[in-house]
Amino acid sequence: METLLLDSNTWLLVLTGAGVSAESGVPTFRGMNGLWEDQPVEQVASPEGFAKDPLRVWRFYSQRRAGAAGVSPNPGHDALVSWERHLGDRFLLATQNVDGLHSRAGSQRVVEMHGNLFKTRCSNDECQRAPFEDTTVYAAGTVPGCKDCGSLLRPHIVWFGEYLDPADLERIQNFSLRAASSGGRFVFLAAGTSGAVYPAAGMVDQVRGAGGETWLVNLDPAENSRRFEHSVQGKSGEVLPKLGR
Ligand code: BV8
Repeated sequence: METLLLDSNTWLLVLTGAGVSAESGVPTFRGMNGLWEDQPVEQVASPEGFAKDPLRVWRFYSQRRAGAAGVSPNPGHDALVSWERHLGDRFLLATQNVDGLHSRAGSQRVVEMHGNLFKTRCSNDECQRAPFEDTTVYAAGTVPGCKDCGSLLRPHIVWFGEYLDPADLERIQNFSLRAASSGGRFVFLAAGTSGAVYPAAGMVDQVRGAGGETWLVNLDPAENSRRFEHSVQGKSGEVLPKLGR
C-alpha cells in the first residue's frame, strides 16, 4: 500500500463521512442497510420534512442520538488524532459526520460541517436562544418546545436545502489558502464518504484547483472517485493506521 508522508513540509486537510464511523457500529446512509433505505431523506433531513412532520424527524434523530451515545471511536478515528498531534496547525479535519466520534477520540481541529446529533436549537431563527448541548433521547411522540419563545426545538443539523455555517466554510477555505500558499505540500484526503453530497463532495476539485494532492480511502468506489489521484480501497479503521508515517 502507498504511504502518506506526514513530514514538516506537509499540510493535510481531511474530509470524513459515515464510512469512518461504520466500524464503530454507526449505520451509513447509502448502500446496504443504509439509514436512507427506509427513511426518505427529504422527509427526515429537510426543513420541509420537519415542518410537515416534526414527530417523525425527532423520532429519526432521537434513534440516532441513542445509537451514537452507545458506540466508541475506532482505529480510524484514532489514526486521525495521531496525525493531528503530529502535524499541529498544518492539519484540519472537516467531517460530514454528526455522531461526535472524532471529538470523543481526541480530535480538536474539527469542523462539523453538518452539525452534531448532541446539539439542539430553536427552530425559530428570530429566537435569541443559541444551540445547546442536548443528550436527551426524546420519547416517540414528543417534540420539545423552546422555553424562550415556545417554538419547536429542532436538531442542530444541516438538512438538505439548508446552508452550511459560513464560519465553518470560511475556516476550511482559510486553511486551504494557507496550505496552498505555504510552499509546502498540500494534501487532501477523503475517507469513508460516497462523494454524493455538496459542498463536501466538491472539496476535491477545489484542492486540485489549488495544486494540492488528493487521496481517497473508501470501502467502495465513490461517486467522485475519478477526481482523486491516489485511491486506497479498504476499511478506514484498517487503512488509516497504516497509511500515514
Ligand atoms: C447546501 C443531515 C446551499 C445530517 C445531510 C451541487 C450539486 C448538486 C446538488 C447540490 C449542490 N449544492 C447543493 C446541493 C444540494 C444538496 C446536495 O448535495 N444534494 C445531493 C444529494 C445531490 N446539498 C445541500 O443541500 C447542502 N446545502 O449546499 O446549501 C444550497 C441550498 C439549496 C440549494 C442548493 C444549494 C446540505 C448538505 C447537508 C445535508 N445533510 N445529512 C444527518 O442527518 O446526518 S447529508 C448526509 O450525507 C450526511 O450528513 C452524510 O454525512 C452525507 C454524506 O454521506 P456520506 O457521509 O458520504 O455517507 P454515505 O453513506 O453516502 O457513504 C458512506 C461511504 O463510506 C460509502 O462510499 C462506503 O463505501 C464507505 N464505507 C462504508 N464502510 C466503510 C467505508 N469506507 C471506509 N471504511 C469503512 N469501514
